[in-house]
Order: sequence, then structure tokens, then C-alpha cells
Amino acid sequence: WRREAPRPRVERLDPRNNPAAPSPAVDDERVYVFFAEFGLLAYDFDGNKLWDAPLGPFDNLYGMGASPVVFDGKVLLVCDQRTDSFLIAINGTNGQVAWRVDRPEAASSHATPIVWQPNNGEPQLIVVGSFLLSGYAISTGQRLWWVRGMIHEMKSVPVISNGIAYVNGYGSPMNDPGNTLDVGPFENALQYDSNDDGLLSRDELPEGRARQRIRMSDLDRDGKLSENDWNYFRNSMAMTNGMFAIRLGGSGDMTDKNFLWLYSRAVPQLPSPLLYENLLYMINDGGIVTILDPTTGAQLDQGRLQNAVDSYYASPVAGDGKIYMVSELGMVSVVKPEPTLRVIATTDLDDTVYGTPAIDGNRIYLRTGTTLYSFGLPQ
Ligand SMILES: [Ca+2]
Ligand SMILES: [Ca+2]
Repeated sequence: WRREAPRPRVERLDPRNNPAAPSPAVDDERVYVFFAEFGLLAYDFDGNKLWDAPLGPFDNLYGMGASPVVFDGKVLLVCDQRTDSFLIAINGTNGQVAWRVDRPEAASSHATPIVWQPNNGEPQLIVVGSFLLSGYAISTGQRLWWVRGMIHEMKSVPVISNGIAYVNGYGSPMNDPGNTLDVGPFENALQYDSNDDGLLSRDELPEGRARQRIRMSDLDRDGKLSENDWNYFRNSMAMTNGMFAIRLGGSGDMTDKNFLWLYSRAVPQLPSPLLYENLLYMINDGGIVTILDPTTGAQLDQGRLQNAVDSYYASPVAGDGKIYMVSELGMVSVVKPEPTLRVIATTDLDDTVYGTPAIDGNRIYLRTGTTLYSFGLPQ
């Protein structure tokens, strides 16, 4: 079946994004889909619409990207945007809001959250966004603890294993080690406020990062940097690109206790990491594969995929003792899960791929720009 969703408005999108970028979520009874230009919709498995929950409009520099997650009867959706970011839980049976919490620190992030079940205690939603990784109680929406140090735009889904989250964040080359800096407080920057209106316009700012990045930093889009805009800019210049390993849990600000390690070379902007057979893999947008020791963050190997040198948007997946990496132009590399990068097969799908493959049972599903493929052994 096929159903058309309402599209009451058209929102700004980066050309690499599209209005149907968020993936659907399913439970035993329903499928939930989020379209930023409408909101959430729920269907039964016969395609009958059960409810809808209009949300937005949204304002995100690149458009919305986070997918809904369903757990324990609630549809959980991170709606981070330039201003008024929030996290919402909607009752899967009837579409009513169970709870909604503001995320004032978050701007322009796109990361789908992940559920974490601690050994002791209630399930939490682990949300990565601007500057913070946070744990929320799924039952109430209360933010229980957080760790500082994330960059300003988080896009990747964390991977969780043994109470540790591995998550990569990449802002721009200005966030590479050695390039970060403290641009100082707003009160110092006000020396450039030549018309004394308490705001910094593009023309007032000297040549440099503040002027170059005003389109990103001007969160409320009035063409000038307020103190709030400046603080976002200041924080975004101070943070370091990296793969972060963070212990989960605790209460309040856990930055000092929970931050385990940071690895900062060839970090992906978009593809999420993969933890498989006790090795941590990442592939960056430029096609550089890095294999890390998840315990220490030590680099075990780094290199490009022979026969598939390309850009990468899809995240790596693994099953049956193999890792699958799919490039933007549809080159599929099958990699052995070993500390040294070794490709055992390459296939060309001859079409664009931006979506992460899905594995279910003995099948792997791959979606290209035109075609949905299912691969597996004959039954
Ligand atoms: Ca001014
Ligand atoms: Ca502004």
C-alpha cells in the first residue's frame, strides 16, 4: 500500500536532505512516520491512518533529520532546531502528547536518539545534540544527567554497549584539534557595536570567524548577533571534532566522571559508528575508514576502501561475520571484522545511496535512489 501525507508548508532544506529523510519507526501494531512539514502520523499494518499529531513549523539550517524512536508505547522524537528545540513523547495508541520538554541549549542538530536500559533503574533516552549528550527518563521526560563536550551540530546515532556510548560529532575544519579557539565573551565583542544597539551586524564585525559564520550563528535570523547568538557561536568555536566514548548514567553534570576518551582524526560528519566483534569502526564522508579499540580509543588501522574511493553518507552495518559499507555512488564494500582493514568483496549498485542498509533475519535491505534491494541466500 501507499499513502500520501499532508504537506501544508514547504520548509528550507539543504540540497542533500529531503522532506522524507527521517526513517519510520514500528512496534507490534503500528508504523510511525515523521514529516517535518506536517508532523507525526501513525498507520496500522494495512495502511489505515490511526492518528496524526501536527508539529512545527520548524526552522533548521539544513532541515530536520532525526527519526522517531518507539519504546514502551511512546513515540519519542527529538525536534532540535535553531530556536525552541524540544523533545516530545507521544502516546502510540492515540497520538496524545505524553510529555514535552524544552532543549534550550540545542540548535541545528539532526541525531536520532537511542534507548538505553541500565542494569539498575528505568529505561532512558540518550539524546545527543548541541554541546551535550543527555539521558532522559522515558517515563517522565526528566533530564537525569548530561555530559558536555559535544560539538554544535550532532548528526550521528550513538552506539551503546556495556553502558558506554560511542558517538561521533563533526562541525567544520575549525573544530579540528589545533583550530579551536575561545572567541571571548559577548561583552568584549561589543567593542565592535558601532551603533550601540547591543547587537552585532555583519558590517560591524571585523573580518574573521564571527563574520564568516553569521548565517549559522544568527539563530533568530534578525541579521545581527545577540548575546544568545554569540554564545552559540563561541561554544561552536571551542568544541573539538571527535569520536567520543562516554559512560552512561549518573545524576546532573557527569562530564568529569563519564568522559572516557576522544579520537579526533578523520571523524565522520554523518555516518554513525559501528561496534562489531569488539572493534569500533567509522567511515567518514571522504571515505576514510578508521578502526579503533573501543576500550582505549587507540587507532588500530586507517585507510581507504580499495575499489570504492567515494563519499559516504550511509552508516556501516554488520551481520554474519561481515561489515557492509555503501558509498554515495552505490559501491558496496564487504569488510572482514579484523583490526586491519581488509575488503573481501566489492559490488557496484550503479545508483546513489544515502540510506543506511537494514538487516533482518538472513536478509540485508539496501535502498538506492531508485530501487529497494533485498539480498540473502536462497531459502
Ligand atoms: Ca550594532
Ligand atoms: Ca540574531
